[in-house]
This record gives sequence, C-alpha cells and structure tokens, in this order.
Amino acid sequence: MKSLYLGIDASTQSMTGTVIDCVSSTVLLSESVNFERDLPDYGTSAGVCSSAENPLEVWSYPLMWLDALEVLLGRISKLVDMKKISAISGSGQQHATVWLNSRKAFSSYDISKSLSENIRPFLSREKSPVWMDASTSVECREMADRAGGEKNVLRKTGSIMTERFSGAQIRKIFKFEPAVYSATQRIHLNSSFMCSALCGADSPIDYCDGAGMNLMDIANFSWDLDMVSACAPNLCEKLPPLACPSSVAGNISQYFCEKYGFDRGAKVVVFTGDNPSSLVGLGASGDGVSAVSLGTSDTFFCSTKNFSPVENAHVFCNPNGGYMGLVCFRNGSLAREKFRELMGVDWKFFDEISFENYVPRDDGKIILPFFVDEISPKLSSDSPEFFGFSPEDSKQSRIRAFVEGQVFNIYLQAKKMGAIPKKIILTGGASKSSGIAQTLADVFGSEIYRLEACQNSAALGAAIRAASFEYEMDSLESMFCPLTKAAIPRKEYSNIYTRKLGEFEKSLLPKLKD
Ligand code: XUL
Repeated sequence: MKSLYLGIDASTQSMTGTVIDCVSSTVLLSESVNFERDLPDYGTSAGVCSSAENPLEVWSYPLMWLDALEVLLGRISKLVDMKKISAISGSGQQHATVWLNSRKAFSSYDISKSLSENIRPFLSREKSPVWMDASTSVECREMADRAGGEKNVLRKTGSIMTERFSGAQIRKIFKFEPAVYSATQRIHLNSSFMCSALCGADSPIDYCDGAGMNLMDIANFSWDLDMVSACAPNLCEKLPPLACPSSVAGNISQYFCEKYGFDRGAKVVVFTGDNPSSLVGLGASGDGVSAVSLGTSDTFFCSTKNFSPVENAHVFCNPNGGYMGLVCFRNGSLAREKFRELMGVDWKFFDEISFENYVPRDDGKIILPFFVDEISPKLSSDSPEFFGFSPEDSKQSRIRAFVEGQVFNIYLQAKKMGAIPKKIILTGGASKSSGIAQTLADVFGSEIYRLEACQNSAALGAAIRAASFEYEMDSLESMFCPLTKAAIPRKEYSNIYTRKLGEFEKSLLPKLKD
C-alpha cells in the first residue's frame, strides 16, 4: 500500500524533503541539502549572490536548485522505499523567476545526463532574481503609475507594488535585457519550475504563489490584464496558466522513476510558495487561526475567508481555501537581543523572570520597540523610545514594556487586516518565552499554542498538501502539527490593554511615514 507523501521545500539557503506516513501518522524523515555547503561550485553565500556595484541586486541559480533536487532525492531514496510514495508536492521561495526559451524544456529528459544538463540549453537567463533583490523601485513606481495608482494595485493584487515581487523584477529584465526578454517563451516561479522539472511537463503556477507577483487579480484568481500590460509587452503568453493549489500537475517523470525508484503512478500536486506552505505546515490554514513566527524578523500569518488589503501587509491565497495575510516586522529577535543586552540580563531573566507574578497595570509606561527602521508600519528609528518611565523603574518593567510594545505593534497591524484570531500558533526561536506568550494572549484575547515538534514547516506543509490529494487537509494538520497550549487570555486585564494600546498608537503616530 502506498501510504507515504513527500514534500520538498526549495528555500533560499537549502532544499528540504520531508516524508510523512499517513497510516502510522508519523513524520518519517526530513533531509536537507545546503546550497552553499553541498553545492560550492555555484559560489553562493547562504544560497544567493549579490552584485558588488549594486548590492540591491540579489540572485540565485535555477540549475543549482535542480542539482540540489537530485542530491536530495539520492539521499532520501537510501532511507525510504520510494515505491511507497503516493504523491509529491512542494514549495519554493516566493517571487523568484526562472526564464526559459521554450515551453518544451521539460518534455524529454536524457537519462544519461543530469537534470541540470537536460535543462541548461533551455534557460534564456542563467540567473534568477530572488526575493532579497530590492533593486526595482523605479519599476515599481512605473507599474503603479501605468496601472492607475498604488491603491488600485493594492485592491487588485493584495499588495502594493513591492520591489521583490516578480512583476517589478520582470519589468526590469524587459527594460534592461531586451534580447533575453524576447528570447523567453516561459517565465516560471521557483515553485512552478521545480514542479515542471519533477513531472516532466510545463506546470501551472498555483494561485497562492501567483499572488506574490503583483500581476494577479486576487479576487478572481486570474491574471490581471491591466497589471500584466503595465509590466511588459506580450507577457501574457510567457506566463503559465494559474491553477488551484490542490490540482495535480501530472505523474512523476520516468527520469525520476529510473534514477530514484519512484512508482510511475506517483502524482505531483502543484507546488506553492513557501509562506502558504508554511501556513499549512504550522497547522494554521483553518479559518480564524493565526501564527506568529518570532525569528530574526517577526512574521504574522493569518488565514481569512475574505481578504482586506492593507498597505503594510501582503495578501496571498490560502492552500486550504480563502486567503492568507502576511505581515513582516523588521524589529524582531534582533531587537529583543539588543534590548536584553541594553538591560544587561540573560535570556532567562528576559523571557521568564521579568514576567513572574506580573499584573498588567494602567501605569502609562510605553516603549516604542524599534532599533532599526520598521516596515510595518513604515517608520524611521535607530533606538527605542520610552514614555512615562522614571530612572527608578526596574529592568523588569522596562523589559515588559518592550515586549508589550512589540506585541501592540503586531496587534495593530493584525487589526487593520480584520484578523484578530481565536487561536494563535507560536513558532520560531523566541516562541519558548512564556512572557511573550502570555503578553500575546492578553493583548489579543486569544489562546496561544506552541507546535510540539519544531520542523521545517514549509516542507511539512508540502507533504501535507501532497497527502491532501487523498485525505482532508484539516485532519492532516491535526495529525502532523500537534499543539500544546502555552497561554490563555486573562480577560480581567483586557480593559487595561485596550487603554494601553490606545496610548501606544498615539505615541507611534508622530513617527509614521506617510
Ligand atoms: C515573502 C518573502 C519571503 C520569501 C522567502 O514575501 O519574500 O518570505 O518567500 O522565504
């Protein structure tokens, strides 16, 4: 019986494969190939390269991703019986484009050659601009003007024109590399490229990842012809069709059956972006659930039935139906670390001791917690600002006000999207802090959960999406994303926090850029 499902996440620094078994409800394995370490010939640093003349230009190599896929499958095939894999899906870093001179690039592979050797002649551009590229502000302005203004772009596509999004990147290549543009017949995303390579056929882009291009009409799940023509001429014919994230792109290509032992009947479910995939892998794709990832920068993910575009947020589609919102905060763990150093305390003091027996009070003590310019909301800052503090105030009260400031800021952005959830799933390095968990619970009025096992959520989400070909997504999420309760809201403090939030918002106002 074929009870196994494989998820592959092609992220920025590495490619991860996760295999789940739906009969025993277990994650069988998770293997990773690190681009810089395992494929040094490409000369990337953490999976990307950037230009000395223009550090805003950042790229990677599609052929490297194909080589990584082969290394990964080679390793996995030594650990599991590949014949038992029923379906495969995947995810990729969002926004990266792959430029091909033919739609037939994937139609026949020579088994005596590597996958990258097979695809090499079909690349019209050897490099793929990736999400870290911020070199397209001129193209963003041009596209917004041509498409009737920024508000229009936001309403149609779910995001304002954004430098790293594929639309602005495509326009830049059309303007500065006209020969490449005209030689190109297909522009894939990382996700649809990897999916095409696996099933040996030109695959569609799924709506969820398509929403990260500033080219899609997000309400109707179709290419927005005004946005497409604001981007570059004849672009429509170069873009793959859009498809529902649960659709099957095809069976796995014979090449992988012969080389790695897959069964020819194994299905390939269309790949999606890493963020929509993570939403599933965190068990947060159900309506009214959110996830907060506390990493280098903090990220707020939410799933919603309807979408309300907000300037600082991005709306993508949710693989489980409806929409997902994503807000990134630059002042995340790095800011927490700097504040901890400023207070001269260790992490135990910062995360736990400061919050022991804490009773929220209407004390007017507010901190704007920004060490660097913030993007959500847009403001300039190089150090936190204190309001209502006197020199005698303890380190504990400063740490609590700092954490409250971070949580207030997340709350205000979530509220703008109309996404105050009943349940929040907390992940990332700082999610172990009980102080942060309780503050989130009290400010949001939501129950806070932690994921029991910390795994690559995008690869797990991809494996779950592969399995959703045969099982219900919601039951797969509860099977593979077990949660433990971390904090419950203390309703008796909700009025205090409503007032403090108001004060925080008032202190923030003068700093906001328009
Ligand atoms: C989202 C974004 C990144 C990439 C890489 O808009 O740019 O999260 O998807 O992971």
